[in-house]
Amino acid sequence: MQVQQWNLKETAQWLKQCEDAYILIHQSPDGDCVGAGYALAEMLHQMGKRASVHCNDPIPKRYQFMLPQAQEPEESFAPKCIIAVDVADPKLLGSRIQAQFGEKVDLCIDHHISNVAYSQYRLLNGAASATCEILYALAQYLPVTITDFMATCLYTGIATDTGCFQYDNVSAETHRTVAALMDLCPDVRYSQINRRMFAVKSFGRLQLEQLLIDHMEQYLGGKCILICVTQEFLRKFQVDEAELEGIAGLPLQVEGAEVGITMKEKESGKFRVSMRSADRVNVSAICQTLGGGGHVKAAGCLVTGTAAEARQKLLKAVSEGLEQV
Ligand SMILES: [Mn+2]
Repeated sequence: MQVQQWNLKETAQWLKQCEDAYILIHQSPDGDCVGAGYALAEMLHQMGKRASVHCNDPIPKRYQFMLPQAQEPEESFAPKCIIAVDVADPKLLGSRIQAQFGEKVDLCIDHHISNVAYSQYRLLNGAASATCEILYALAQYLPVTITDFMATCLYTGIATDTGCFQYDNVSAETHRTVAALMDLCPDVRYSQINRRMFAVKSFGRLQLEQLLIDHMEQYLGGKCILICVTQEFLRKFQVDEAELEGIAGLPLQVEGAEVGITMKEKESGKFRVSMRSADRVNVSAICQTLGGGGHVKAAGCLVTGTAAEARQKLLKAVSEGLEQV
């Protein structure tokens, strides 16, 4: 599809005239898409418009504090325009939402450099740390006031997509954005957002982490650390998928580790793999050799076979990747 690239001003012009918006976010929702979705809905509400957020999956408990107090019932109005936020590819909408709206997206607001052109209009800024960072910039062109609710959403999106301001995607603009939010909305308890997003874990999740640390494997002279989350482990502590967020960062806590591998057992014979790089290794390239991909420092792939076979494939690819550095 021929996509029209828009800047903030052009996007704002369009939003001012749009009516009855459905805002789509990606499946397995994260802090950024939830924050961006509900902050944008609130902006449109302030402008006197109807807007509702739609997701293929339920919003996980940990992000439910970003849901507005009074929520519109999902199907209370038919959409006249469709906006996707933080969705790099219509496939990521999830099957139900993709089938309904995948080919009807008018505007896409995103920060993924890998964004495939699937919308009519696109506001894309690959330098932004989060879609929420773009939305704050966009708000400067809209007749809206940033409320505590919006600041909570936008801050959470930025904090979560930057790993609490740790990753390479953090720029001076990122800090200026959160500084502005703190100036505008000083009553929001930003430190509590960080505590809730990064420090607090369920009892089961911590017990799982303990087990994973007990079984942590060290390879390639300590440069590669591997953990394997089996179905048995998940059942043992009654931990669901949403609670696994951030687990892929665990192997890289080990000093000297260059590559962290997290294998998650799906049905038997299949492992979803998350690979993380501490600094110089390009894990996107490594995962591409196994049919996957992603970012330079955070990528993934699917590996089949027994756990032992999967390990072997992964370690071979990583050892070749380490030689490239
Ligand atoms: Mn994002």
